Amino acid sequence: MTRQLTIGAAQLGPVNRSDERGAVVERLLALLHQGERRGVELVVFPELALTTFFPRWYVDDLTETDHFYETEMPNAATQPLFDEARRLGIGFALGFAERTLDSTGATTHRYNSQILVERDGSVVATYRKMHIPGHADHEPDRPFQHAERHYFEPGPDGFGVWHAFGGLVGMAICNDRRWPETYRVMGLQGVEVVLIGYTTPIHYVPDPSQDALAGFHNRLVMSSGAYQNGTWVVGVAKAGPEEGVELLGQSSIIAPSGEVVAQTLTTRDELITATCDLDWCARYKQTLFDFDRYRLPEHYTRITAQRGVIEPPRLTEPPSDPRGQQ
Ligand code: CDV
Repeated sequence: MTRQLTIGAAQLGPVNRSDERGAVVERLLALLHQGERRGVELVVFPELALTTFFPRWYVDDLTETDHFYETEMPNAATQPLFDEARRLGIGFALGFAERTLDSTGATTHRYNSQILVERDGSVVATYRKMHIPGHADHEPDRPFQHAERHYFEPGPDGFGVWHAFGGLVGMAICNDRRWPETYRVMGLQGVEVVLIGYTTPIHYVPDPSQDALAGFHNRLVMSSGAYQNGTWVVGVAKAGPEEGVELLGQSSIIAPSGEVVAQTLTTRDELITATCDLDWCARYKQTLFDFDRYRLPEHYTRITAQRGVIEPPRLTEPPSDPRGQQ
């Protein structure tokens, strides 16, 4: 008997600024019910699923955006999702903006978070995004902001892996998926399924030459992470034209071989599913990527000892430029 887990990647189309939480939760419930009809045991929703991607606007006073954050989970708006998922025996992962409070009700932290809930309704973990992209200050020359570094601080907990859904489950959020360290830290904990919500504008303002490659890069990073760590990866987008910004879809479920086994065809609310054989991971973890046998951590110390690039010293003076010798 192999360990099979049927997973649904529940892509969302745009969520506009004026959309009430209740209306969004209705859409999540519709996707959950589709999942039930297809035998899904775990549904994965996108990053910041309950609201529009508000870091595209800059406000000086963060408190003006407090309404975009959840201060408890579940809460009145999301309780119907928690209740229905438990009634159906389906687990889920849900991205949301989180604002933590002290005993007086004052805000202590703002995180970009993703909660994982088991089939019996118990909370497995909350992951808080660590690789926060974009900028912290207002950049008025941009067509839209990506001010995540203004709205969120990096999560304090690292990349955990949890015993859940009959296997070993990890989480990451959007920009985390571009960094090999994300997957490897989870790979070193034996991860078998990585759940990733994302919101990726197709127009990359700092270098528009990357726009045409947005889908390629999305697949490249998630397939590499899957293959190099022998794990399933489930990447789920908020897609389509949200408040005038076109967001990448291409939500996908990727096998430990790096092959995409399911991918969305639209940029709307759409559920794709795959029955994932968790024992397939061992084929990679025990052969090419047998970490214990083949890794050389003594040669990887730079990865944790330094952040940016340090070029090696030059051993000889560079040859003089002949054009300079008049
Ligand atoms: N929400 C994100 O983290 N978005 C980023 C930016 C850089 C486009 C991403 O990596 O997709």
